[in-house]
Amino acid sequence: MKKKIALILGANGQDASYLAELLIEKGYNVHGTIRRNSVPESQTTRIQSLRDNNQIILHYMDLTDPISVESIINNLQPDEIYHLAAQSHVQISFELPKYTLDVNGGGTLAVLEAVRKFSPTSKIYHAATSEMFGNSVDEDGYQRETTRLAPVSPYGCSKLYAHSLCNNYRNAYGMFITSGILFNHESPRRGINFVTNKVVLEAVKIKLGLSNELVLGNLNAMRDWGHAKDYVEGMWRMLQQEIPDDYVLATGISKSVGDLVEYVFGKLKLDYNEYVKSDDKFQRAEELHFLQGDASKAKEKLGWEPTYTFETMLDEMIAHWIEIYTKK
Ligand code: NAP
Ligand code: F7E
Repeated sequence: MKKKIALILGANGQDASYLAELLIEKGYNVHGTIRRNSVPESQTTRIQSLRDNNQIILHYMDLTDPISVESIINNLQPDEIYHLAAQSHVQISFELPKYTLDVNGGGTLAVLEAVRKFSPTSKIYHAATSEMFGNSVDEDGYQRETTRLAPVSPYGCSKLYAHSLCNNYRNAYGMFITSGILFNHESPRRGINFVTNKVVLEAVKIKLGLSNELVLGNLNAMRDWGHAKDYVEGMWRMLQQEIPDDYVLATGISKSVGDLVEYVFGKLKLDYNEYVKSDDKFQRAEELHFLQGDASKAKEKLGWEPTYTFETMLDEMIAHWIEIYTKK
């Protein structure tokens, strides 16, 4: 039987690396895109073993260059497109608002148009986000597919623009476009400027005598943190449905940044009060205070369940950094 072709946009990102592994395991012919980078030697570390074993074929594509988006989609005619490419850092989006909108908003438009014109039967997964909720919360304390969308960052606004376009193209042209409204998900492969991996990495260095402080911003913000490996399984399940739709993926448990710090330092038998400092440079111009997702729809329709807890996910991240720093 002919292998299905999957195209992952943004193939060297955290989620893409786990998704590529999953799709390879499922027998897909996996293609991915990267953009031009002046440091190619470290650009694809998250997918290095897949490259070494010729399990993924990489192509250059930049979302700000619609020609590159069109050519990859037209040439490949993928069965499934996982659109994960984005400027994904919320705080940086305050510093690069136009670029963030161009990449996440305009770039998504380029993907939708390329599929509409050149590969209309491709199924598209769009990486939407809980940042689109901003500070709206339903009365029962959860956010779900029907919760009002009112983003509080240029990143959130760019994703809402892209999400609205996806709904518009789905309705107007009958295209298969599904948006996953994913809450925060982490792993040892998370960028180290996101709060989970920043805390774990710095705490491990403190434990090993390689650092003596951890400087953070808002310790009161609350997030619903899951593991990226669980969430890419959900992405794949969304594209196996007959009808495109939107789904929340979340654990349903909310913890503060302070809880995160307490758990990680506690696990390493350190008193965080001795090391954690605060600096306004890590505070956001506007903060999203509280996220807690209700993934009932995904559980019911996709049979999706997270397998990691907040604690088992952090334990894996701690073990990862200890191994890196103690390896001979
Ligand atoms: P990530 O690690 O930051 O990966 C983003 C990917 O997009 C990277 O491969 C990056 O390439 C690529 N990219 C950035 N700008 C690009 C451009 N102009 N053209 C083409 N590619 C570009 O993000 P992630 O955590 O895996 O998240 C995957 C997606 O899910 C993103 O769209 C993110 O916004 C969304 N999301 C993430 C979470 C989460 O908690 N992780 C939650 C909800 C939604 P470079 O390495 O070259 O920058
Ligand atoms: O911040 C607070 C910060 O940058 C989490 C992205 O994947 O999830 C992610 O966005 C919280 C915020 O993730 C520091 O103010 C305190 O309240 O790890 P983060 P994020 O902004 O929630 C959503 C769902 C996405 O879609 C995004 O792509 O932690 N915080 N001190 C800090 N955050 C950072 N980065 N660094 C600090 O020093």
